[in-house]
Amino acid sequence: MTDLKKIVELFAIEGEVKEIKPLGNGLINDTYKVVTEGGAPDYVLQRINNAIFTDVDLLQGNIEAVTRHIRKKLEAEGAEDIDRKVLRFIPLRSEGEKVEVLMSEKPKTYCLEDGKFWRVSVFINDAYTYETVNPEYSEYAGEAFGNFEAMLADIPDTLGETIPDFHNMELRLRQLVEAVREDRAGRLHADDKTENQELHRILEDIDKYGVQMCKAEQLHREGKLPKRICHCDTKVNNMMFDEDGKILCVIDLDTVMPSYVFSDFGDFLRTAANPVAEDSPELDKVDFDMEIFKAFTRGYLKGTKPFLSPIERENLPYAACLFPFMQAVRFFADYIGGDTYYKIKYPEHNLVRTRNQMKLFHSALGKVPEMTSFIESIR
Ligand code: GN1
Ligand code: MG
Repeated sequence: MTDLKKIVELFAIEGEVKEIKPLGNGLINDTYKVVTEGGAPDYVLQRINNAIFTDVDLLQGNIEAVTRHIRKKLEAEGAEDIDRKVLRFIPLRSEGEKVEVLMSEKPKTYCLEDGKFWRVSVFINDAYTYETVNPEYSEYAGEAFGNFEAMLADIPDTLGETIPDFHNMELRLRQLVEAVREDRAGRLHADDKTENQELHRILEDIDKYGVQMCKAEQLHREGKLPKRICHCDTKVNNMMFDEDGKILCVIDLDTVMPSYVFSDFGDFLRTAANPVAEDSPELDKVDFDMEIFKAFTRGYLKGTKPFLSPIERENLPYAACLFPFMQAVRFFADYIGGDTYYKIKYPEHNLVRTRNQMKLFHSALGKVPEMTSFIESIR
């Protein structure tokens, strides 16, 4: 067992640690709340999953650059309560076991202990995350994610891709093909014929839409679609609201990197416009919610007004379809590959997630004309 208290104390936190308990439900990192004695702030301790984020130095460098830039902007506009509007990472105490400091003399905000990477940030009090949102909150969220991208449009630092080609649909399809070729878990050739048939049906369905869903890569190659700094994990639960339902800040910054704006637009709707969770087996309830779409889009177009190009704007309905599709491909590749990436709670979990996301994809696809005319209607 890792001594979590010992790790927290490597960081320059205030106060004495009283209790450390699990927090949230991310699928990748392990997260804990660090409760301190008396008036000191509480903290969030996270173990960075370096099997997935292999370059932790680059990752934490990105996060520091992003939070520094946003903090500066908030200060310049005279915002109040800045520590609740942007995350603050705690540097290591000088006596902590330091990771090699590569280029800068700035204190590092992560450490390597017993082969694991850790970081600590200030816990934001009286802030809430939600697994579902109503149209009103979606509009705030759209504006907030749009603002987030707008604020980062002039960041002076060059950010790296923390997971190279993270949202590259062509790569995700190649990974699925590879998983199918290897069939490591033997699932495609299992004795259960009904399951085999279903898996092959899913593969055919994915195959049918593959080329169409790689439009972003195509546009990029043609020089028509830029990469911008995006959040790349805009799930509903990666946004903090205050007690009045106003957005405080965007969290979970590991995937902030250059990508197409479709990432942030599409991934939010993938979670928010689905009335049930991404792993719900109740497929009849999976349906792309146009009210959420409209509200979020209204907010997003407001937030991104300073920079969004006509090509980006007109392809937002494509983005709304792309993300459930890409997520289905990723869950399915993990299922076929033997569940090595996403945390699962039972053996079929990734298959249940795949079915759910394919259903959502088809629902969104059927609503593209309605999405397009909505976007045209707000000028
Ligand atoms: C992962 O860790 P979490 O739950 O915020 C994943 C996202 C997926 C999501 C699906 C680095 O995010 O890309 O959309 O699960 N993050 C990474 O729930 O792969
Ligand atoms: Mg998360």
